[in-house]
Amino acid sequence: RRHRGLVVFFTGLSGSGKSTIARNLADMLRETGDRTITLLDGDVVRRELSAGLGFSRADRDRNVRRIGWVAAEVGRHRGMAVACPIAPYAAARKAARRMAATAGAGFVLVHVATPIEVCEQRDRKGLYAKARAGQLRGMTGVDDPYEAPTDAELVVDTSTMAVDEAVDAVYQYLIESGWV
Ligand code: GGZ
Repeated sequence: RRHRGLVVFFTGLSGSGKSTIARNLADMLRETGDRTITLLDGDVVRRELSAGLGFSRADRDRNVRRIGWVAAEVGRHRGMAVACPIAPYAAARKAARRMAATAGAGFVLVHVATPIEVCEQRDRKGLYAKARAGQLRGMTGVDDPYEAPTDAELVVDTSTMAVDEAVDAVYQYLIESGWV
């Protein structure tokens, strides 16, 4: 039978672990399934699809809508898209959900709800330190908003679970809800 397309959309703070989870989930889906997986990785998207955009609300909304649109197109053609922007604004996330629905694809929102303290402790790129020092303006969670979703299908947290457990939780959800 022909499957419906699916968009798995991760949202969470910088350093929450969403890219790692998304990448590992995409690998797992490729290994276990027979469907094509399109990973819309944050870094690649910002370099290619959203080159030139910054981090104002307008630019973040544009970025997230573009990701949502591409993901929905993948879903329209019955593929699976995995995306992992911060996506701090509820309205833009809802737009992504709506575009998937219009394309006839499923949409699973996964909130990677790792607390800011933990993200900040990791600070892989030193962005939080810069933001605290006043050298970077508009850092999500520091002096820029993150609207925590109230409509997530699933919540994971890499401060209380290992990355592999988080990946398994998402994969398990996809099995239970009949997507894989
Ligand atoms: C948040 C920022 C910022 C500001 C640069 N706020 O941890 P990273 O480095 O690799 O991931 C973050 C990435 C966020 O890009 P997104 O496209 O996911 O954001 S959005 O959905 O809001 O469009 C971070 C880096 O870019 N970064 N400046 N001010 N993150």
